[in-house]
Order: sequence, then C-alpha cells, then structure tokens
Amino acid sequence: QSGWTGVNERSFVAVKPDGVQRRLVGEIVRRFEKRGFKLVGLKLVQASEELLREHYWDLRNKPFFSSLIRYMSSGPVVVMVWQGLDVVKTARKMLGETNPADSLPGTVRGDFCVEVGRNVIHGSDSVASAQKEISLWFRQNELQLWESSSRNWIY
Ligand code: RTP
Repeated sequence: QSGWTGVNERSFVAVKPDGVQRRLVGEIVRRFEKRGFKLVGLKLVQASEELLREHYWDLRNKPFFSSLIRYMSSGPVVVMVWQGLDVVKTARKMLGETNPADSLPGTVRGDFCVEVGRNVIHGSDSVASAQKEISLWFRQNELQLWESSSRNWIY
C-alpha cells in the first residue's frame, strides 16, 4: 500500500451501522463523488468484534471501548476506499468533528447526527492509518485501479 500520496492518496471511510440503518449511504457516497474523489473500493460488511478491536486498537483503554465495539458490530457497515489529492485531510473536514455537537453544518456529522456514540461515519486520521485500515478491511483484489478521462480536474 505504500507510495499512495499526492493525487493517488487513499483514505478509508466507513458508514457506521447507524448510518446504514438510517439510509445515509447514498448521501455519503454522493458527497465524496461530487467533491471529486474516485471510488476504488466499496462493500457492505458485518464486522466481527475481532476486526473491530484491531481497527480501534489505539482506543483499547478508553472507558467507551466496549460500547464502541458493540455499536460498530450492531449491524452492517459500508466500507469504502476513496482516492484523490489530499483525500485523508479533506475527508476528515467533510466528516466534521468526532463529537457531532462540535461539527459545523455542511459536514456529514454536522448535518446528520447529534451523539458522539452514534456519529454515522469514520474516516482515517492520517495517511499511515489509512494504509493500515485499508489493508485490514480490504483484500488487494477488492480494490480497483481505473482511469477517467478528465484526470486533471477530478481525482
Ligand atoms: P472515527 O475513528 O470513528 O472516525 O472517529 P474519530 O477519529 O473522529 O474519533 P476517535 O477519537 O478515534 O474515536 C473513535 C470513535 O469512538 C467513538 N467515541 N465515543 N463516548 C465517547 O466519549 C466517545 N468518544 C469517541 C465515536 O464513535 C468515535 O468516532
């Protein structure tokens, strides 16, 4: 996965179980497409607790860890890989703050939720985490490399 920087940078984005249950998948995909990013992977998954514990390993000592794992395994999640210039940083802006109460209108969390424990979406917080998360959730052959004709304008 290394070497994905610049226009080929990739981020891992997941619609959490509340987002899937609330039919927000299309709206979220739409926002990333319209921003100009390229979809290179997408699937609906019922995540195992083991996978989620690994995904949230850095938070293992937080008091909310077990409720986070329960929430994230309460239904399927839609996991995606988006590619494009500065996608990691831009995706975080599009998501809003971890706590929806701090998220500006216009962001996913600022538009669609109110509670930190039900905050609809995940996005990688760095290029290094994106690489780890993509390899944790996707097999290499589930990611598509495809070219569009107007590469100078959309990523
Ligand atoms: P995410 O990983 O889901 O994109 O969220 P994040 O980077 O914005 O926030 P992080 O601190 O990594 O927390 C991961 C997820 O844990 C839940 N959380 N609950 N009850 C609480 O105080 C609390 N704090 C965090 C949220 O679902 C958060 O997105």
